[in-house]
Amino acid sequence: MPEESRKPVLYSAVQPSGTLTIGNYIGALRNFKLLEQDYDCLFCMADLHALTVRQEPAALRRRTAELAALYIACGLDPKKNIIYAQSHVPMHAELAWILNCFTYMGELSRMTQFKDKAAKHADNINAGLFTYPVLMAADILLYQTDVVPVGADQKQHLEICRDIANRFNSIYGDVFRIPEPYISKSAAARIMSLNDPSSKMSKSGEPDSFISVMDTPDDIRRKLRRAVTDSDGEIRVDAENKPGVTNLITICAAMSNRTPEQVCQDLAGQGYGALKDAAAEAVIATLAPIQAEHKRIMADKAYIADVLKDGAERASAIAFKTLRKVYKKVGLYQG
Ligand code: ATP
Ligand code: LTN
Repeated sequence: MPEESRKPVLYSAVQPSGTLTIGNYIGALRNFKLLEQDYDCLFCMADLHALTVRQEPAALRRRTAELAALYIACGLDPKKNIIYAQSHVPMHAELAWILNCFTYMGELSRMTQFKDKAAKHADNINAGLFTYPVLMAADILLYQTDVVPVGADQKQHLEICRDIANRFNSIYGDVFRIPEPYISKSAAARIMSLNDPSSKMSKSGEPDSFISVMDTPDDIRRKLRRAVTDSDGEIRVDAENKPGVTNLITICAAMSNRTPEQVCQDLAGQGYGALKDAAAEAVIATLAPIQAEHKRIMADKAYIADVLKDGAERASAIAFKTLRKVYKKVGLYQG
């Protein structure tokens, strides 16, 4: 394809480290569909990244297929987009090694996610957890990516990716395109844990701290009813003093395509019970069609395998070009 007619490249990935939560959906997946038209998109299952914490092998395999099905259930067309598993494209690990040699221990030790995960998994602070951002940089840079839609929590990783790419380019010339973060308004809204609204909702958190995109309506109602609020009784946005209530308003707004202010207006004068019910109904209604589609796709294992094989082939063709250029630039003998 001639360079001028190239659409900008969008790259994103999610770890198949658990069943996705509504935080992942609001912060990542639902925005992808809106971007499909304007970009050449790659959506990756970051299974190598998932290995930075212990995984049960059978569960990791199953979740990788489930995540692919979920991407498709959220409306992403695997013909238009490249949907693939990170481990199927060996150039990710290869480029990560090279980039490791252009990344400083000091910058990696400043990463908030590393500090958080090291505290959470004190018995397994492995080197992969430490160099996680380098593999992520390799993911992005292999495809000459223009934009990376990520939740606010991943901004720091994107900054280090840009730093590594700039460092490399300043030595070897223009090898990597410098990616920009794409943080949409709704992704900027971090969805917080239901039982501890001071920490983010995470698929590897306590079972009642998150709503999974696969939860039944009963589960959703139960979890939201138990969500931590406060004793002041007023439905209003105040992230600092009312993090639990603010989080419920955010969820309700995001899942019913309203602004937080509209939700507050619509519920004016009512109690937290009404807010929780409204949030539950909005979540249930949004997830129902996705769950039905996901079930249908999951029943066709051969289709999922085909999508991933095709995705890996198309991704490899692009990744190979970048990696060859890098190998040549750094002086690896190419014959
Ligand atoms: P883990 O619990 O395994 O660390 P996670 O739930 O934090 O995982 P990731 O796989 O790290 O999720 O992230 C996938 C995408 O979802 C990223 O774009 C991330 O920014 C976004 N995301 C994750 N959690 C939230 C959240 N609570 N609110 C908004 N966006 C989120
Ligand atoms: N660390 C990311 C997942 C991820 C990613 C990427 C996101 C791995 N590689 C490349 C964007 C681009 C996360 O969301 N936790």
